[in-house]
Formats: sequence, structure tokens, C-alpha cells
Amino acid sequence: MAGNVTFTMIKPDAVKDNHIGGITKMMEEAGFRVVAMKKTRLSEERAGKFYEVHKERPFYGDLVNYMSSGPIVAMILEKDNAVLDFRKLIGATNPAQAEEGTIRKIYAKSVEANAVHGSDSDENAQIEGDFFFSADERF
Ligand code: DAT
Ligand code: MG
Repeated sequence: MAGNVTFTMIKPDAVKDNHIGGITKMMEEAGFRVVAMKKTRLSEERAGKFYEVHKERPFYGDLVNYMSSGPIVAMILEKDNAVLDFRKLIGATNPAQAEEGTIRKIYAKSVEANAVHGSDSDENAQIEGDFFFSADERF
């Protein structure tokens, strides 16, 4: 059964460029409810841990540097079929391939600075949500 939560981050460029509101509005208008939300900054070590699954990829070092380069906004979002519906809302990893009207098409600057993260499975949505939020931060 498809789960009803996903995890997202608004990435450093989008935060720096004042797009927290615009991006969150797109999420809410697509039917997602904000369960938990915080602005924080990942250390290099924490960014490395979050993206550990990619550690053998050639872009891992750049990704860790980028994701720890400035504040991000972390969120747990709720909706039926959350993981898949959210991946559709954000669009392809490379914004050049993202569909019109998707968050990445509108806000991403490059493959690396692609505006938002979205979990790729129900299992990872739980793991990633737990990485940032305790039980008493979820409503
Ligand atoms: P997604 O964020 O769409 O789940 P992913 O999990 O494959 O994509 O990769 C995680 C992040 O790593 C991605 O959001 C941006 C960066 N990335 C992926 N592929 C890349 C590439 N070819 N060059 C540079 N950065 C890349
Ligand atoms: Mg991914």
C-alpha cells in the first residue's frame, strides 16, 4: 500500500533566492499538508550521511558541498500516495528534462541546484523524516 507521507527539502539556492513561500505554496496547492517544517543548515558530515546512498557516484562530493553551503528547509508532507505524487510535482532531477509546471522546471537552476529534494520510496520517506524531526515536532 502506498504511504501517505513524503519528505522534502528546499535546497540552498531556492532558500537564498527567497522561494520558500512560492515553493511551499505549490506543495499546498497540490494537496500536500505540512506535518513538520524547519529551517536548518546541514554540516558537511550530516549532508554526507543524508546522501550516503550516492557516495560512489562522481557527483557525491559536489552534492555534499552544495547541500551544506547554506540553510535548507526540511519538511514532512502528507497526502494520499505522497511519494509518487510528490515526485510528479517536482519533476525530473535535471530541470532541462522537467515537465512544464513542475517545481524544478520553475525554480531549479541546474542538476545540482535543482530547488527541492523528494523521497524516492515510502521506506526512505520514513528514514529521511526521522533524520530531521522528532515525534513531538510533527502535527
Ligand atoms: P533526485 O533528487 O531527483 O532523487 P538523485 O537521487 O538521483 O535525484 O540525486 C540526488 C541529487 O544529486 C540530485 O537532486 C542532484 C544531484 N545529482 C544527481 N545527478 C547528478 C549529476 N549527474 N550531476 C550533478 N548532480 C547530480
Ligand atoms: Mg533521490
